[in-house]
Amino acid sequence: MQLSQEQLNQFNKNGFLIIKNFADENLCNEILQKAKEHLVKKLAPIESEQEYLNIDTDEVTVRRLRQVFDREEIFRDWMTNKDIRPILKQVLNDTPVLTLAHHNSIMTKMPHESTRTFWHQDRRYWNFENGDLVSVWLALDEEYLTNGLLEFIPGSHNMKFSSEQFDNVSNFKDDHFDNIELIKTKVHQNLKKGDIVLFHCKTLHHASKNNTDKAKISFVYTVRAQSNKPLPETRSDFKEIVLD
Ligand SMILES: O=C(O)CCC(=O)C(=O)O
Repeated sequence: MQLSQEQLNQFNKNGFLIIKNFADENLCNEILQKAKEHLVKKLAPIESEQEYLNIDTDEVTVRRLRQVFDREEIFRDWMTNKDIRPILKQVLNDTPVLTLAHHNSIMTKMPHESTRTFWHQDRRYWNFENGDLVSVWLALDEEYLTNGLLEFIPGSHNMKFSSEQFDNVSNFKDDHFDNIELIKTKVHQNLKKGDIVLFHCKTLHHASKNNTDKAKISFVYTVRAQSNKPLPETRSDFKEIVLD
């Protein structure tokens, strides 16, 4: 499958693109089933809400299953699936390389216990030569504002910001004078099982907590342009797979 010129223009202009009904329903159900098995057992490596909030407690609410590539064949198959490669090649204008250092995850929003994810650009903790990185988000079930749907600021991947617009953990401040107007331009579109979202590593996005009674579980991985190398001896300099 290839993107139309209009879809490619949309991605380049907005910094994200939703492709409806990309993944087969059965595949999503199988991934979801496996993800739930790992979530119930809280199998490491994980990121927890408590760790994210810096709370010292024995309680663990899983926020992210990390390093999912090594966990299950079905996860690997999704991350290396051949149908998406021509699309990734188009948006990166280069051969995609799967980077397993970041966003190699099943992302969850647990009912009521999950927290808001503040506005941010994903590249904040990543170390590459430039910003040619795109993430692939797969909705494994319905996603909407009340259960923590992602919202984006169109065009933010091409904007220049000052360091004052970010806090000390690189969240884009909600209350900075210049940010307030920009945040008003945020957009969202509800997702259904099998929809994917491609988003640039500099596109500002956030997500609210899950106020429903059902967990929201999604899959996210990242690819870089082959020409955009990880900086040596940083955490981005990790196992990779060329998707040619
Ligand atoms: O679902 C969320 O809370 C945010 C996820 C996110 O921002 C990301 O994976 O980059």
